[in-house]
Amino acid sequence: MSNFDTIVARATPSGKGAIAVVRVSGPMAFPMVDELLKSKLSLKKSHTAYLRQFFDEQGMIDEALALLFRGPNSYTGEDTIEISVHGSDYIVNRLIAALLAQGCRVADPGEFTQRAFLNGKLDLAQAEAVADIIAAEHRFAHDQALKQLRGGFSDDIAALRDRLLHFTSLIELELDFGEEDVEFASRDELTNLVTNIKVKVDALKDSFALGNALKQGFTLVLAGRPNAGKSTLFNALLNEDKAIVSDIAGTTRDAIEDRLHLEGLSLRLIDTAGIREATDVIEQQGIARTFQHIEMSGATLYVFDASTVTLEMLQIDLSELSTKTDRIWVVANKMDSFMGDIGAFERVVMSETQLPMWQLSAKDRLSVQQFTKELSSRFQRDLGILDDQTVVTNARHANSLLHCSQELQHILDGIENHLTGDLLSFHLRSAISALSAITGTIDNEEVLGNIFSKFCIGK
Ligand SMILES: Nc1nc2c(ncn2[C@@H]2O[C@H](COP(=O)(O)OP(=O)(O)O)[C@@H](O)[C@H]2O)c(=O)[nH]1
Ligand SMILES: [Mg+2]
Repeated sequence: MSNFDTIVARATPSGKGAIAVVRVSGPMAFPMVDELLKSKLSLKKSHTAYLRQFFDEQGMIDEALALLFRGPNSYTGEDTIEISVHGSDYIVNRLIAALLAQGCRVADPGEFTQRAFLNGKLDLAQAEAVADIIAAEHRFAHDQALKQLRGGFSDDIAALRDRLLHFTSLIELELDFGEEDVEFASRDELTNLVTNIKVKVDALKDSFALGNALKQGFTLVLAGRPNAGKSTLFNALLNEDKAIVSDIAGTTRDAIEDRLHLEGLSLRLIDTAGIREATDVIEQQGIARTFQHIEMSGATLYVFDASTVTLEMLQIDLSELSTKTDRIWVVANKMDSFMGDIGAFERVVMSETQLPMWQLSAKDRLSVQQFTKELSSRFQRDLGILDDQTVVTNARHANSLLHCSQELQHILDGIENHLTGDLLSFHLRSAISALSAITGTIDNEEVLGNIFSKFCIGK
């Protein structure tokens, strides 16, 4: 049991509701709540709900349901009671005041989860996932947070760390033998291992660019020449008439945006002014802003009017765009009025973007529906969102992974330059502690523990 004080906080948002939950946790949680009741709850069976009347000096506060969790089998690891009262701010405030009068303290933000971490109920990455899962607004963010909360990410990290620990133990064993010049840890094996682990660490580290973008909301920008049908497609994707559609070129002068919900993902979809030689100052500004959006986008959806654009125009646009962004997805629009050879366009798009282009008619609902599905699967494929893949969504983790990767590189360079065992071990330990920082595990004792558990040298 911890020797913390006892904390109280409202666990549900403020305002009127069917119920509101007040959470009390700490060594004095049971006796303090008992003081507000006419009976002793603290003697009762754990993990059970009790309907009770709660009193303060002025009289009855509410009749409410108290959920009892005896530590260590609780979220925080401490004795905890969750009291579900009628959802009124007045009742909640009066109940909390009564508990404060008993000597409780108002919990700091995240303090229940912090205690769960300090009491070993969650590791750091899991504790961080608690905030993420609450914040998640679409399936991707939710899936990643859930995986992290359930320890999947921590397990991945632990597996990498354990393999490094094993080698550190061997190298440090060599150091113990000092002048005897033994080599327990094969340098070839170490090179293989570290190379292998570095690939995994780098993949995780690199996934942050995507993880962060998706967590913050991935931006998909519609770009192309005036009259290509961008605004028509924008409206069709969102299923509403938000952008003005007109056959007067240059109608959309400022960018407009809305949320687009694809299967499992929520994106910012931005409709922009067309890219071309501007005819007036306002349009010029619109075009400049279009390029800013493209530069900051997760992906740019380049739309062209297949019935009027020439192969040369397409090529010019794509090569200009590719100086602004890495991810260009091309849509050939107005296929309903296209007559020529679409294969020639496909070849240009393939050679410029290395991706197939879509053909559609933004005016046709079925065509757009089909496109939405394909867009969704291109996201999954191109961005590497595979169901079982871990994507790092937390900047602190990405930073630790970067640090770890650098240390691993030092080891690889070190082996090549015949670095001494103690220096290799230094970098190994740094790499391990970078990984450990993610889950909040202390590594030094582990290195020792690992040595003692695996080798009985009797020294
Ligand atoms: N035939 C045909 N016309 C379209 C299609 N999509 C858009 N248009 C027309 O093309 C014109 C320009 O469309 P708009 O969405 O304003 O283009 P933007 O300038 O790229 O935003 C409008 O008259 C639209 O009705 C399509 O798939 N087929
Ligand atoms: Mg427009």
